[in-house]
Amino acid sequence: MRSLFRASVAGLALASVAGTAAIAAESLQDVMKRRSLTEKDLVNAAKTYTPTGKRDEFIVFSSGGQSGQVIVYGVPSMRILKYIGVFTPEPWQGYGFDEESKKVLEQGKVDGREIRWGDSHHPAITETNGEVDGEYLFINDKSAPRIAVISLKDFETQQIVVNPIMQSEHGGAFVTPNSEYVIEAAQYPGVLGRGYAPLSEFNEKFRGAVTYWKFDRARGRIVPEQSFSIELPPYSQDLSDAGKLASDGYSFTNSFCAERYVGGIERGRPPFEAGCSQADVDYLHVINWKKAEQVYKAGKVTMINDHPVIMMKTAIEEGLVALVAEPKSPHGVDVSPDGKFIVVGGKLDTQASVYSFEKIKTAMDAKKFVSKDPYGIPIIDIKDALHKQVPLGLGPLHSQYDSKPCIVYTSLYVDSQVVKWDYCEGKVLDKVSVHYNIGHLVAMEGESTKPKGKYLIALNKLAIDRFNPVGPLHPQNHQLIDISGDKMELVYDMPVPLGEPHYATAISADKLKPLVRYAYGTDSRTGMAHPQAVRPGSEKIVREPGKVTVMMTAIRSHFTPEIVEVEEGDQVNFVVTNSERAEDETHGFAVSTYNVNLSIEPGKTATASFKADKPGVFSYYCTEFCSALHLEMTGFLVVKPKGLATASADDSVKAGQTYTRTDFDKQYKTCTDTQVVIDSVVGYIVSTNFKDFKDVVALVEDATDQLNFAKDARTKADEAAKKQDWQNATLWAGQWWQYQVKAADIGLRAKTYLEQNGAKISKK
Ligand code: RUQ
Ligand code: CUA
Repeated sequence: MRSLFRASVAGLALASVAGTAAIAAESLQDVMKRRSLTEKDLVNAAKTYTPTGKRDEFIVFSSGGQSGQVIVYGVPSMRILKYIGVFTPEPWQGYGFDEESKKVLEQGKVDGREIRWGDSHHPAITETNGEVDGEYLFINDKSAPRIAVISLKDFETQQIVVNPIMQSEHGGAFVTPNSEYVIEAAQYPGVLGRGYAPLSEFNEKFRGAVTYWKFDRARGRIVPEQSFSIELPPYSQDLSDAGKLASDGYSFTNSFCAERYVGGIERGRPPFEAGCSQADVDYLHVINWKKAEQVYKAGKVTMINDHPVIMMKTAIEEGLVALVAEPKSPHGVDVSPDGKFIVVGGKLDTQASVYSFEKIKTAMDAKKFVSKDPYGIPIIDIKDALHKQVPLGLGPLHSQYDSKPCIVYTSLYVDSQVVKWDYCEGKVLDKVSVHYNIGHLVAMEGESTKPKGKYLIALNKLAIDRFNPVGPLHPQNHQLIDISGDKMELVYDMPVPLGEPHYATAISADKLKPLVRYAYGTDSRTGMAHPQAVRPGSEKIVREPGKVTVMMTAIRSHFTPEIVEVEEGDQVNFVVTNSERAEDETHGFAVSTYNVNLSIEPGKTATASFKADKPGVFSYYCTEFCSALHLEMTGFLVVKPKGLATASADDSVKAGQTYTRTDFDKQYKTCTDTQVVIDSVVGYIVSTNFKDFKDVVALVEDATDQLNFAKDARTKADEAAKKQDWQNATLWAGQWWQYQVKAADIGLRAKTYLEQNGAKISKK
């Protein structure tokens, strides 16, 4: 009967495609007409459309710009999956609201000053042999020279390090091929250590630098005690990249104001923009970091703010650094997958310069230099370093590599285009217009030794007319480009409504292995067991003079305890552990008017700490709609006025409804009826091959937990009934039913999953 009904519906849909009366769903042609879509639009739609339940092939980590966050989205669907709080508090994740994450943000204080935003620019994923491996993500903050470490096990920020010597930075975060170091290059020159010197002494006292932050992969932390820097001239260092394969052991850093201009428009001098674009060339800094590491380990350093710095004089003596001229106002520097070439774009140039690492190394080894800069750093003649210069268009900035050999994509800021070209032969192959003024671009694993090709995303600086207007501040525009064929095809515009993404980095989704739940009682910010995590049944309230610590659990749909009494002025710590094991069963914890919100994923322990400075009765509640009785997941924080006697423990019993034997019997019957439904669902599940479905196995485990809780509650109801305590008997029977409802909810989800995924009935 049912299948007959389906067949007739399908027949109707087919008929309408053929052009007869459209009774059922609209046909493709109808939709095209109604929405004025072309055939090409449909092809593009098909390239990005991701049917419900299907997932993306690649995951992009994009800088969140001024939001100080990271944006995570899928490719090709361009669906945003997460914003990760990094330099900025993010309440949904409890970031900056729970004590554990506050400690991470605290690490980001610069010279004692709390900074609650970041100008995040360049994310970088950990690499193994130059291939992105998906274990950790780094991102820099330009405004305050900082680097953050994000674990890709849970997509949470776990560490922020502050550069001890720089004023600002831009050339971070870039990793060496085995993530030995995270590279961070300064931007605007300053006195190293963030000290003072008059601008008249700019040439002598101001400096740039590159820092090599040691990364301890096993601990997942940057180790400041094993990190070092190299002093550089005050040239406004810019982007950087690490050498790989052929150029492993070297790093490359651009610069853009080798003129060392200091501005002064108000003093009648021309502005910075004139003074910094006067010379025809700036410098690419070539640094032998492996050798620098030896020099640092040999102790040939000067300590600035307790941080070892290889001074320029030493760097020159040891042959660690050389300069190569770059055309006017360079910007991006991108090493090819084999490490043999370095592509540099010039903002005020029309061509990209392709440097040969082999030539650079030959000149460095042979000490073949044309001159020295004012600080004595040797300069390699550009002719001795160039492979080719290729006219691309106006304002070439950044480059990303394809999986096909010799193919590179470069952003053209002024032309608002992406150009596809061959850097081996120096030929332009294709151009596509983007909207508008593209900055960075990202190809899939396009900065690694094994780029994956397929897609490219243009990170445009201006959106102008692309989206529905939302006021003078426009969303950013990320445009997806299909690069699988000879011609690039622009297929999708995605508005980014969070901040200006500078760079983004992409990884094959199957390389990421995030957690479903934490080991019970984990402090997610340290990855360690939380010392105050408790299991259900061991919850407690610990009172010390002036301080109350509540070790609490959260599970669908209640907190334990539910009534917490403290005295005005007490420091209150709620240490909440989510005792769920089920996937996606996050609980929140907010205390009304106390600026508290936690996000507690299964297994996590997080702490809300505040001074109960105002007497009153405040509700705390779960902020994630976790179950049918989510609204009931609440409790009272009773802050009694100072000096008032403690209310008697069973005071609360006087509140609310009174229950009788009739109420109990009614509730009991509901429970036994519900059990019949549950038994039938369980019967269906166990009759199938459900064990072949990992997701269902997890659901069954969760449902079994709930049924065990139900059994406990039933026992309590029975015991109270035996004593004719109809009040508690009725309430415990109600709780029994709550657990049954949860078990049924999970069971039905499992049943639907099995039906939709073709489970076989194996048993009778
Ligand atoms: S950049 S302005 Cu990466 Cu082109 Cu920061
Ligand atoms: Cu837990 Cu809502």
